[in-house]
Amino acid sequence: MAIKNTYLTELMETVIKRNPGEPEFHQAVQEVLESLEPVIEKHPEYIKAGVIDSIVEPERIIKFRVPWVDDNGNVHVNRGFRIQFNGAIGPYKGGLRFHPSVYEGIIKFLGFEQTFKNSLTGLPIGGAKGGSDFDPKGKSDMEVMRFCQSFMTELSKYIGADTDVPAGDIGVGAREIGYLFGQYKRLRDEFTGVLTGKGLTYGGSLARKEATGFGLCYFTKEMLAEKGQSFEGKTVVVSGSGNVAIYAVQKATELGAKVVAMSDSNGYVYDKNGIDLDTVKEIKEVRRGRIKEYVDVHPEAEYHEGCKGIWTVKCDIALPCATQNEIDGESAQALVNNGVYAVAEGANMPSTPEAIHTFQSNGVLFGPAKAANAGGVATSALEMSQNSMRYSWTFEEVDAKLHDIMVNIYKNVSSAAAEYGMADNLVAGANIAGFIKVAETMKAHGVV
Ligand code: NDP
Ligand code: 2IT
Repeated sequence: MAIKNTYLTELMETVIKRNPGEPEFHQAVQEVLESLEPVIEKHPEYIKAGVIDSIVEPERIIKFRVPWVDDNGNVHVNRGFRIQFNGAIGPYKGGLRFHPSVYEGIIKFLGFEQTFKNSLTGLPIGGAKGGSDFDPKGKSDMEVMRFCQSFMTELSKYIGADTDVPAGDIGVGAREIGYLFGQYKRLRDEFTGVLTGKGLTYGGSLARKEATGFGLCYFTKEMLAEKGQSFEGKTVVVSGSGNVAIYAVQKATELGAKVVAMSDSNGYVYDKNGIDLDTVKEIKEVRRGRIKEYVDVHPEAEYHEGCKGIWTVKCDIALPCATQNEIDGESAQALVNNGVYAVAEGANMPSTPEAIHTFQSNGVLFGPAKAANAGGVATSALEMSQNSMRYSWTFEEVDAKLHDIMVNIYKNVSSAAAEYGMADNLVAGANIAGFIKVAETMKAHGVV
């Protein structure tokens, strides 16, 4: 879909010119600007107030050197980033990604998306993202610790419980958050909720680990219910086998579905009897192993090299939970040919524009990342609330709040789509609903 409005077309050209060589960022902005066409026709005051010009420009980009020493005494130098994208509605909030593919454009697209996602949660959090091109794979715990300490030594200058609160993302889980928190506390001599996804013994929230995957299923459940459908008896494919994927599989299974495939960056497993999640947890959470080891425990399952093949597995519901652009037009067509009914995104921007078009033009229910995976950051905001109160809620209390938040997100996204004449287009609904709260706030704050 092309942008027709002249102002938006020119803005898109400016974004491409100002951010050369960052296709993921261009892709994320293009999608949002397309969705905003009917909004600015109704609200030209947003253009006048400079809101749309500002919303595509990060407030601050922090880029730094991260030197560290490996177990053999060799010095390595990585790059660290924190992009504080938009702080209109609350302290900057968003994860840290450690993956060799990280560069400024990846962090920028993620920070941009986070701004809208965080707005959709209904909680007071601005948008940010950070990370490094460091690859935790194959590193010892001590190497990861030294890297995290070096990373935090620089990052600590820019974050704080009321300023910017990072969390996990790809390659950053409980272990990394622990090392990062320990170094922050040591440098600043303060015990505050400066990070979320913390361990339960030092201020973490119950249900944060499960939140993104559970929230994805709560959102999908709502999207299905609108059409009189449910997870009950459905065949589901979940890509990835990290934090989001594991808890999406757990909740989809609890809701009556059979998950038959999971993957990692090397390949995917297909288990016609339904994935045994205890085995996956043991491989991934305990041993940090590879998904192919699943067939050592379950020889009746199949392992296939290459991660794209997972989209050729026949399913009713697909939940991409690995990484950006993992479903291209061809994979989307394969899913459609196999009769997929619903797709909801656990990862950030896992579907290319061609894939989204293929789903929507074939009547597949499509839940976009900003809305569908917002449960993780929403629960991070609940962790911040608990830290501020120096109190903690039970698992059931947090899970119930998460459930309500996901139901509300679905309702708000769906009604925004309908209000702007695009009923059932949840991509447009999410972009519009996420935008309006931030835009109204930016207008209220003046030119700042
Ligand atoms: P993890 O690091 O726990 O797991 C990532 C999973 O995705 C692994 O199975 C990994 O395989 C696979 N993967 C990563 N990169 C690639 C790649 N380039 N190609 C194929 N597979 C890949 O991360 P999370 O589960 O936390 O994150 C998954 C997605 O969900 C990301 O898009 C993230 O931004 C998004 N997300 C995460 C949230 C959270 O709270 N953690 C919240 C909202 C969204 P391998 O082990 O082989 O690398
Ligand atoms: O993409 C995301 O929303 C996350 N990685 C979670 C961010 C957070 O602050 O919990």
